[in-house]
Amino acid sequence: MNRTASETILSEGAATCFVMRGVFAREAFEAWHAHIPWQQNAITVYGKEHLEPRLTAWMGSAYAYSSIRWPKRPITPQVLELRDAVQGFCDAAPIFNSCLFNLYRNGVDSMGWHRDNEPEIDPACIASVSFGATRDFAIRHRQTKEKWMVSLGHGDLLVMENMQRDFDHALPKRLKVHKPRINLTFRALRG
Ligand SMILES: O=C(O)CCC(=O)C(=O)O
Repeated sequence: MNRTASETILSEGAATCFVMRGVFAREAFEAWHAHIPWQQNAITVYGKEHLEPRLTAWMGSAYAYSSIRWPKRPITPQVLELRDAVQGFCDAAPIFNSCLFNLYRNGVDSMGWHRDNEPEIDPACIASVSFGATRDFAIRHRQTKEKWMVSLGHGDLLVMENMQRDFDHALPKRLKVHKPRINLTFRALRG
């Protein structure tokens, strides 16, 4: 793969994170917004139920994280087409057979620190595409607490390789952002 146009965010041992700017900028935010069957899930934290501060959807194998259980759902041809293009930028990656969709309605919506380290996820590579408003994406080393911040704009591709053991990531609130953002996170689920 030609990474000349990629921006390395971090590279520590086998863990690498890079961004390719605007590679999917021709895609229309509105078309993706309309295509995805959004829902707002409730999650249980310390025994108390909260609505997630974003909308989500899922396509692919059955998947569970926190208190959320996604049943197996077919991947639409539109998502498969985007997946194939993403796969072309991730040469060593396993085949992405699943996609988690996140819709941040404005800068109040967010995602807290977490890892995508469920046993069924292949940690070698997770790749995500962003559409709509620009938002900061934060990465933090779990031991040293060193932090990286990268701004993700419309059409940007973010690739995380071997990051899920030692690094957490998050999408912090940004109260000055009033427009929505969609993120499609492609994953390879085993089994
Ligand atoms: O919206 C983003 O860029 C972050 C998404 C994310 O962290 C996830 O789906 O696990």
